Amino acid sequence: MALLFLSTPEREAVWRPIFEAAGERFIAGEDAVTDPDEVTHLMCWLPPQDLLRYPNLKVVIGAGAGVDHMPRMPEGVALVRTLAPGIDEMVRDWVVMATLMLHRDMPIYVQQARAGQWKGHAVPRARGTCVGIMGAGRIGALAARTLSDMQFDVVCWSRSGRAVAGAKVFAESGLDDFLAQADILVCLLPLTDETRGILNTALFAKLPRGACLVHAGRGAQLDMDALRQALDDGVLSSAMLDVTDPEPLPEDHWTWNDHRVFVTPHIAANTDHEEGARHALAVIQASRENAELPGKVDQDRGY
Ligand code: NDP
Ligand code: OXD
Repeated sequence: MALLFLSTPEREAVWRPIFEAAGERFIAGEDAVTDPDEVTHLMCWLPPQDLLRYPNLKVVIGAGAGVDHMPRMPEGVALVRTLAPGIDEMVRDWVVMATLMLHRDMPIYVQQARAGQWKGHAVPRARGTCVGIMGAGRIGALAARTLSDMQFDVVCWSRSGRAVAGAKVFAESGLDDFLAQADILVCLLPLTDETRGILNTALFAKLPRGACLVHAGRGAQLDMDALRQALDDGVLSSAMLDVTDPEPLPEDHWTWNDHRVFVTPHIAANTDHEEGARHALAVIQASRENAELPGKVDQDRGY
């Protein structure tokens, strides 16, 4: 068994010693492959075109938590996404920051500060404000717990409606009831055929008037024109986006100069290299034991 590693030298500097200490074969770069037959695992952001070059390839490990950019794998090759507590915690932190910034009227205070204006407004409380989280998986459930501990009312929406500590959960068919409660809507959905473009005019219209949007899923889930219209119409009051379509946003994009919108450049999380390496080792170990692969993606479902 060998892992073919296709990533940066910085990541390699962390992964290689961990693999060597674990006694696992580690090959960095396709040029270093002398025997394609020994490659059983591949770690990459995007795989090379010709995966059939590796006849014994069993698993492709995607470098991120999301795998929406990945092609469908050849028959017999599993796709795994990286599971790392650091990713979940960092995105949770970003979501909490964004939620608080919008809840505590930072778009107004930043604008006032630029104008040298000292002016207070009513202070809203977390208690009685409902945060609605779309996507209640690893990250959504973690964010729900933290926001609930901060006394926000938390509701979650997911396909299965699986229970989430600290939150009331709505399954797929409960979307409208979920939206009707969400003063602050947080999107943490994976990008799939079903979720592409889901943040649109029709959806915004089902939120309480003047709701806020926090988006850290994937850019293609949000219709930017619909966002602008919803802000102009007062349907939404503000938004904070970590993901956009395209990325990077062009320099002249309207969001850069709109005080109602904060954009960060897809920095909610990055993968801690050591955690990524430990996850890859766990995947290799699970393959060896024919056990369930941690982070295995259902390629029909798309996440
Ligand atoms: P998980 O797979 O753990 O959770 C996904 C959640 O979305 C589940 O609750 C799932 O429901 C729900 N879901 C998926 N499709 C639908 C649908 N069509 N309708 C309703 N619910 C749906 O993923 P993570 O929490 O680990 O990550 C979520 C996403 O966050 C990633 O895919 C990525 O796009 C994004 N991300 C962004 C980062 C950033 O830096 N901005 C960093 C890391 C991730 P169920 O379980 O019931 O099927
Ligand atoms: C990821 C991301 O998917 O950074 O890991 O968005």
